[in-house]
Amino acid sequence: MALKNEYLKDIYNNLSAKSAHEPEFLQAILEVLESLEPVVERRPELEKWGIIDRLVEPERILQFRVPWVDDSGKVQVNRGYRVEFNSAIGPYKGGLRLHPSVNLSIIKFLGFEQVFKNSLTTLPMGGGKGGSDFDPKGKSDAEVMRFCQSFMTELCRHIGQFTDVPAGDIGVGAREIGFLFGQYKRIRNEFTGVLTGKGLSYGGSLARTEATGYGLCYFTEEMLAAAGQSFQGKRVVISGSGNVAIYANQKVTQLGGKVVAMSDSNGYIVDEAGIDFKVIQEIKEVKRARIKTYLDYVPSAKYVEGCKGIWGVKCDVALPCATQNELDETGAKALVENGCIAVAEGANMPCTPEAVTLFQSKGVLFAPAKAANAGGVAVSGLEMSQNSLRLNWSFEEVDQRLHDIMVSIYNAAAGAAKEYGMEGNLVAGANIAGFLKVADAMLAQGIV
Ligand code: NDP
Ligand code: 2IT
Repeated sequence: MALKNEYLKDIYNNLSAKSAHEPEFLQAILEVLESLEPVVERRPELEKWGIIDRLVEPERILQFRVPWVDDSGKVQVNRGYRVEFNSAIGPYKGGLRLHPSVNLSIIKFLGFEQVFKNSLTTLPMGGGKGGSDFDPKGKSDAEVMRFCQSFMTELCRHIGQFTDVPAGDIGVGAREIGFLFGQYKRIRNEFTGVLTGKGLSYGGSLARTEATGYGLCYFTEEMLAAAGQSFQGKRVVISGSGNVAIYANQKVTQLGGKVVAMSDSNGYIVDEAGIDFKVIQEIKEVKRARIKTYLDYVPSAKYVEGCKGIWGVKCDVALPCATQNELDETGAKALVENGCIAVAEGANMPCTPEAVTLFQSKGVLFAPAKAANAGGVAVSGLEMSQNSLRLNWSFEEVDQRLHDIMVSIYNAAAGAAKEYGMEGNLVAGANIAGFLKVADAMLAQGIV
């Protein structure tokens, strides 16, 4: 542990004793505490008012049974979660993840990160996250619907447009949000903006589907521009082939880059001609098939079994867009050796701490998730605004606001890093800039 400040060290030691079995949560906490050292030293009132002690403790954790009946008539039981982490600057906001790996540690790390990310968007949203260990892969639409209905039957008591507004994450897209919304409306008998990522026919926002991937590219564009670079002519590797990865591919291509590799949890494809966005969209959004079927459309492409090897594909820019800790030191070394100049996190915490340290020590431009992937939740915030206004903005208007927000996040992170003597360190800058607004709101609201 590299912490020097006694107050922060005590908090971390205490938490690691209490949450020893929550490695992802502790990983996310440690990175933030390291960034906050200079802030805590400059502002003694943060310790006096127990701001960090309170910040690392979720306001509320809900865990519940999710029983449902599969197509063969058998009863299945999953575990559901919602972690309402911090509501200092707005209602809890953050996605729902459906993946067999989901546990409390993962939901707590995601909820914690969401607090800072949402603050960076400049919109009034607190932080939360939820999900279940349900695996949507291989399930019929009817099974997914029954699961979603059962999940919402419990969740609907705890959420609301002014309380907690969930959205999608891994395994939760338009289909799942539709089923969840339908069940909320049926039980509560109210049509409100209680979820974001809704379909366009029932209150969704244009550009929400594209927002995380587009936002990631807008942020990366700013980071590259500050170093006199751009996407033009760059080779780009994107891991994953879900919502974030697909629209990152589209925007990279529009900005003049070439996406040469993408993956799913089984393996990766390499297409030297540039991976066709429309083909990936068809495979993943329409057919829900594996990425290796790309070869049926583009026989000249190559498929490699196993997803980790993707970081050995030569590139200038790497965009990890699959899941936490998918890019470790070995992957980072391969990228550096191949001359990669920039890494921007589309997924949440995809790079291990060792990988981040290596990038920073080798002068690779590095954009942390809290800042770089905030475009998704930013447009969720804009969806909430449109629902409140009972108006819909055009695609161009939402996209322009998204672009402006990503530029402002870059400036806030770069500015805070400079102000606290860590120029160029966007990890520290994003953590500090996100933290300051939340801390000021907590100070103003007393000990709650
Ligand atoms: P999707 O479910 O649409 O896609 C997830 C992709 O990541 C799939 O290609 C999946 O492969 C791969 N993947 C998931 N888990 C693993 C794993 N354990 N090992 C290897 N590959 C894996 O999710 P999203 O695109 O929405 O989310 C991707 C990341 O971006 C997540 O970290 C999420 O938290 C983050 N994020 C998402 C936002 C959003 O708006 N959707 C906003 C901000 C961040 P396979 O199909 O084989 O499982
Ligand atoms: O990690 C994330 O920021 C998301 N999954 C999106 C959350 C949201 O509320 O749109």
